[in-house]
Amino acid sequence: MIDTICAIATPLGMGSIGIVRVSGPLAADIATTICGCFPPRRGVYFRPFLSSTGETIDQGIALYFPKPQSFTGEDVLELQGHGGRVVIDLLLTRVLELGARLARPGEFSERAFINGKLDLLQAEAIADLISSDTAAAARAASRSLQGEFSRQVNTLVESLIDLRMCIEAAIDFSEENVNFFSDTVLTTSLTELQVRLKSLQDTAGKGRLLRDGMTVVIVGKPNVGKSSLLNHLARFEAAIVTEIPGTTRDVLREHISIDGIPLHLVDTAGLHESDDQIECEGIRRAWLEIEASDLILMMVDDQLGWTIQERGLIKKFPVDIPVTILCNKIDLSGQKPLIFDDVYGTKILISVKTGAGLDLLHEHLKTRIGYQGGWDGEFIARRRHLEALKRAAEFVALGSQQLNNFHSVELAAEELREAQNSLMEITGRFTSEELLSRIFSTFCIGK
Ligand SMILES: Nc1nc2c(ncn2[C@@H]2O[C@H](COP(=O)(O)OP(=O)(O)OP(=O)(O)O)[C@@H](O)[C@H]2O)c(=O)[nH]1
Ligand SMILES: [Mg+2]
Repeated sequence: MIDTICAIATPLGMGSIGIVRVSGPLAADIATTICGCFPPRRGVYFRPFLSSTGETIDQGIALYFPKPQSFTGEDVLELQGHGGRVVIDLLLTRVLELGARLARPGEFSERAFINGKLDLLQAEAIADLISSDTAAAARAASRSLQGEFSRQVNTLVESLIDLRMCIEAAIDFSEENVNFFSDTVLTTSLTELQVRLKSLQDTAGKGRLLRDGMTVVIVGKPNVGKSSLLNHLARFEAAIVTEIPGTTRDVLREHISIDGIPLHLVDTAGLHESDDQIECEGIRRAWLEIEASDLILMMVDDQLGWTIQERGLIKKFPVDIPVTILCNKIDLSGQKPLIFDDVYGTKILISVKTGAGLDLLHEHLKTRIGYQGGWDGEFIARRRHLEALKRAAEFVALGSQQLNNFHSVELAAEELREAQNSLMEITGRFTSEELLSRIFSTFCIGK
């Protein structure tokens, strides 16, 4: 039996309006008791809200939405009274007395999801819209809420289903020597699917940056100017800078924003061989930061050039994280500011001390974030979505290999089934209970 949940849906504190939200089978009875008579369906009803002794707790508007045309898909009641801490609490207590229980965080959205009112992407978009820090993130969350991201995921799922049907028909009729679909047709369709999946991964990647920002780690040998760069970007003396190598031993973090995109800067201890216990720990932590970053700024001293040690370091970086090489101290090496691509990544010649080339770095960071004339057309995304898209892409690639290299239609079909499940995890069409409760528990109460 489904129970009835309730919560204060407005922020706690003083405000002109405070809302108690109720969802479940008791909503109509609660409305009738508190308002003194049955409220009109989907209508606005101005009434006194009554206590158990018939006293008026407050007066306000009751809105009653019978199922299934409500946010949660259940009977929903909203009592809109005044937004004082005590008065709204009295109203909530009255609703609890009448048999409802307090909702867990995100439980209204969870019920909306279970009753098919929203998919998981849209439910997450509500939480993201509420917590958006920038106008760009709010716009993107709103587009996700309207179903833009879900539509694109669902279109890919449909294509995968079509492909699987073709492949499974080929398996069923293989003994009768009926060749319905040539390998070439299947391969072409798979390639086309991979291109679309990649494009969705790119867009979702940008959406994730809008939500979470980009983590940029500054690394390099001691004394090359890493902390000086952090201070310059953060616009204050966040880190200690000295001419002594090994000044920074801890991980330092500063949060800035570039054109509305949050950037999480991380300054680290200089990477080199050391016997100092504290420095070794700093270096170990620096490597953890490297692995968790979205972009590595590898700084070198331009007077010393690009040495064997640095070439060794860069080889140890995770292959899928982009690296930008900053050749610093050009005021001493006599070089001019410059940006160019070389085999190791983009190189930028700068001087943190004089400011030369820092405009190039700024523009480069914007490009790396994916900022090209604004963010319109994007939707918000989470790491969870990116991981699922990546898994789907890997399964499609495996399926394609099975087909092309081993002509194994059965195994290709199996990989595509896994790819489809990964995609359906994003919208919640294929999701475990445990994942659902993990997602909804991060929402706030009343949502
Ligand atoms: N001439 C010149 N000196 C610089 C420049 N950038 C930094 N320095 C100096 O280089 C020295 C080291 O700078 P830091 O920012 O502490 O270097 P770091 O890479 O953080 O060093 P560790 O924390 O020891 O790894 C300081 O004396 C800075 O003033 C630059 O562009 N030109
Ligand atoms: Mg430092």
